[in-house]
Amino acid sequence: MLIRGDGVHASRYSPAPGRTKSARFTRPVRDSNTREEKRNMSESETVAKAEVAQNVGELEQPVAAVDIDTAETEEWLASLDYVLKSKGADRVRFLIEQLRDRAAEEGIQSAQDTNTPYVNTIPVKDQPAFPGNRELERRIKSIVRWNAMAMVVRANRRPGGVGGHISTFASSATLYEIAFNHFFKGRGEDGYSGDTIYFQGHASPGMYSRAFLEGRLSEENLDNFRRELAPGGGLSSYPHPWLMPGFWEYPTVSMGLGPIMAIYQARFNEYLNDRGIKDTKGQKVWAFLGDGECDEPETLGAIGLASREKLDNLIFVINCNLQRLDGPVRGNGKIIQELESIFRGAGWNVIKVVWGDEWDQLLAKDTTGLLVKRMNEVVDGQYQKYTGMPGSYIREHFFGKYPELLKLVENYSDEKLEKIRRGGHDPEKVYAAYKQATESANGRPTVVLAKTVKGYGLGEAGEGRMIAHNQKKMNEEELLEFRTRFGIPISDEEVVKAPFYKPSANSQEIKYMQERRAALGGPVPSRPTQHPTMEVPTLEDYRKLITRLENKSCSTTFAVVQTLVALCRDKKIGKYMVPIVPDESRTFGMEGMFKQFGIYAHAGQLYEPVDSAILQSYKEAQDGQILEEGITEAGSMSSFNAAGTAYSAHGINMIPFFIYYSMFGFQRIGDLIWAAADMRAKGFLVGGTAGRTTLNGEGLQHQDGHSLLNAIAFPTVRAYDPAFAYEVIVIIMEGLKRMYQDGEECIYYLMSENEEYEHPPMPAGCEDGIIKGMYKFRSQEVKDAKARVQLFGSGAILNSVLKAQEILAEKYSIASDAWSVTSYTQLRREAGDCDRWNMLHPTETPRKSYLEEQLDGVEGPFISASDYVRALGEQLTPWIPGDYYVLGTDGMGRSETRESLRRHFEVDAESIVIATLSRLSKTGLFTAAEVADAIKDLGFDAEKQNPYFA
Ligand SMILES: Cc1ncc(C[n+]2csc(CCOP(=O)(O)OP(=O)(O)O)c2C)c(N)n1
Ligand SMILES: [Mg+2]
Repeated sequence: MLIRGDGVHASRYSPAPGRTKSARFTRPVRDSNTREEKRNMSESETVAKAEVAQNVGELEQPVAAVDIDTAETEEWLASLDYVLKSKGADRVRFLIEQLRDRAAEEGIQSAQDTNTPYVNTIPVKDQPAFPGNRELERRIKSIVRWNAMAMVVRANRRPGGVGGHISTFASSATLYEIAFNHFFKGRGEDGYSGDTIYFQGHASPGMYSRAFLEGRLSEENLDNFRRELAPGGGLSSYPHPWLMPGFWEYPTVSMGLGPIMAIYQARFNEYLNDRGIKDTKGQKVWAFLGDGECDEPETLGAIGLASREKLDNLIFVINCNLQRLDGPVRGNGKIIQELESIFRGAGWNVIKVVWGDEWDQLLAKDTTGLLVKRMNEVVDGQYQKYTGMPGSYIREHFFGKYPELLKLVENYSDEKLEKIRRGGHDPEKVYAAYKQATESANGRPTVVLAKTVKGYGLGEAGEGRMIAHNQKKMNEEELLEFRTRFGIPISDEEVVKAPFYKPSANSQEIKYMQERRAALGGPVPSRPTQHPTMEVPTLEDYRKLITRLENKSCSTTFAVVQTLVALCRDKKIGKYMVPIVPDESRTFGMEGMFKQFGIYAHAGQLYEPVDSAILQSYKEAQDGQILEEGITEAGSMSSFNAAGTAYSAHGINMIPFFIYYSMFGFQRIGDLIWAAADMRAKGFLVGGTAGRTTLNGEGLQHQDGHSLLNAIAFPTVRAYDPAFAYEVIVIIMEGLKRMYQDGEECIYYLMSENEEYEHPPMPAGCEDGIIKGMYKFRSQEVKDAKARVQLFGSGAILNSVLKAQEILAEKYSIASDAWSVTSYTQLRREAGDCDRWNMLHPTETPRKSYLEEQLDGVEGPFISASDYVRALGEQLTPWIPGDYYVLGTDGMGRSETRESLRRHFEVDAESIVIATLSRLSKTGLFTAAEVADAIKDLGFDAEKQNPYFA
């Protein structure tokens, strides 16, 4: 890599006076060995060499080609300089591409290098004038820093120390303040025109601190940071819209979720625009994240989509403080260079903000290229070491490597050397980066890689230290130092109490902040708490569909898709439906929707699809409605979250309908569903090919028998396991009404299965039961019955129950009632809520839950069977008025037929019969011998292994 053309040299186009030709045009002399030499070295020599390199904290540079003809090199470079000067950068780019292509024709491959030198991307000459008041902004930032720090320190002084982070915001204060004063767009007059901002989660103290100065939070709020149950209300640890619905919009602190959600949010904004639903052109999506966070697969996993979809409305700001929690992000390498290469390779604009302006003068003075070489060769672990070391150390170890560099700083005092800043702490550099990022309209997303110091300003207390991340307390001396460094007008006596500081409402600082925010469209973050609702179709409107599916042999998935198609065509809400699918349309029989509704593609369709002649061809369109995400459940869920919060972000009730392999939902992307609950997303999740035994053949990694168990823990998720087409339709219509007409902030989760069987007509009056969780589906009467039992079934396993009813009647003279239990979890929630109320109101008339009402006076035994783990049915145990036994599919799945799987997991009709007889034997209605005979008669192997262990 040539150490020039980095744009920071003032004398870019002509050799600077005093610069020798060979110094300018020869690649820097390498002091590491060439590959050839290395090969000849003994192993111990190599190790020793590596150790030396490591000791001085240097990056091993790739071996450079030897310049065998410096005069020729000079000619080429002089030509390039000439073209640049006379015809500009585009022409230079063109010629370089020509050269590269010509070389490739001859089979000469140059090394793919997606890195630029370790200097700022924006040259000084292109840096715009700073439009703000530097001094005032610095004072505001200092006060924001102080209060953020005080908030955490005060919280941790109280007994029961509740934690909190100081160091992250300390490193990113400039990155935020510049955005707050000059870039973040507020919601504006209509309340929905602002930027979408994903704040780095544990930088939240900084956001609270600013909101306090803006008058949006009180001192009491700040004092109750992380004390949310305190009188007067507290502040949530991190961005949680669930807990602070009028403030936060997007949860981010689970690392990696912010960035992936931001990408799909940016894409969704384009979707709204392309479909003509809302003009989102003026709205940017920002994601602030940590450099350590980039190791999460979700952070970088979808960056290709952002460039493919030309999302120039998206800006990532990565706070490269070189540290994560335990230590350096890349001690032996350079995270900024690594990320540059990754993002550049993925087609993003990359803006590096590495050095503050003090370095500009040094770089301009350096005629040898050695300073950039030195910047390139030092590794992050070493840069971290320089932080907090005296200037004399920096002089000796950084500049001291080359005598020329020592000379460069001979007039700099140690103190001055200690104070030269990194780019992320230089407001003008950050401003220049954001300006370019927000104004770029080249169809590429932009990432700003800002180099900062973790714990900046905390001095001895943690600046750049490994422990910085966990720094929560500061002693008196450290507080005094912080106060003095940032010029906070608090007396020595007061400082020790770490009081909050707010200048008067008439002060220049407060006025400036408010003026800036007013000019930019109001405060951020902010979330409205009143939301638009809309009229949705009623169940009556969909009776016809119910009738159409009556007595038809099909799967519940078919019923789901039929309903989805009807809803997409619906006059009232069709336009707002957002079908989302991760490459499983054909699995679910949705391919007919492609042509009808189109697959969203910003570019439209640039090819003639191979199957264009058929009705169900693959049709991509700019106004396509379906989000066909490809194989990414995480991406699909991020789209769900964007669509599911469009009501609060954009003021439009979009209706996401995400259908996927149920095994790859709660288990695989549970954290994104948790985020959906936090951000109050609304919509339908449909777990297709559900049921451990109903999905036959696919085996252990596909057969979901536990997503309903996971769903129990998600308070906003209402989970259902419907057996029949009409149940599916009733649940979906209810979900629509509750979420979009009544405005409830929740998610409906439906299991949908692929087994085909006949769907009966809808029994009269069962709607309420379907929604609440159970209704009696069929009674099997027997003349002179020996006993009567209650059987619960769900989903496809209701069929096992119905068959068991027949066997029980025919072979054992037992009458029974079969209940379709559509939601164990909804039943349990309501029953639990009644119990709790009754416990706390002992003198009042007790409330009775729906479950208790249904089973009032009904005698057991009660037998339940589902295609999910037993714990699902066992949730009801406290409220069942008699003996209760639950069958389920605990254990690892396997490839088999449905019949064999159901016997294996003991949820087939015969297993239900055996369980029933066994429970009846406990009451003396059957003898043990009769049960043993039945086990034999029914062909059940009593010695077969327990499926739980199989
Ligand atoms: C998924 C996940 N894993 C672990 C954590 C715990 N955690 C909180 S902050 C942090 C370090 C973050 O480092 P970085 O991303 O570099 O941010 P910085 O604080 O340095 O800006 C970790 C591991 C988390 N919040 N989320
Ligand atoms: Mg970090």
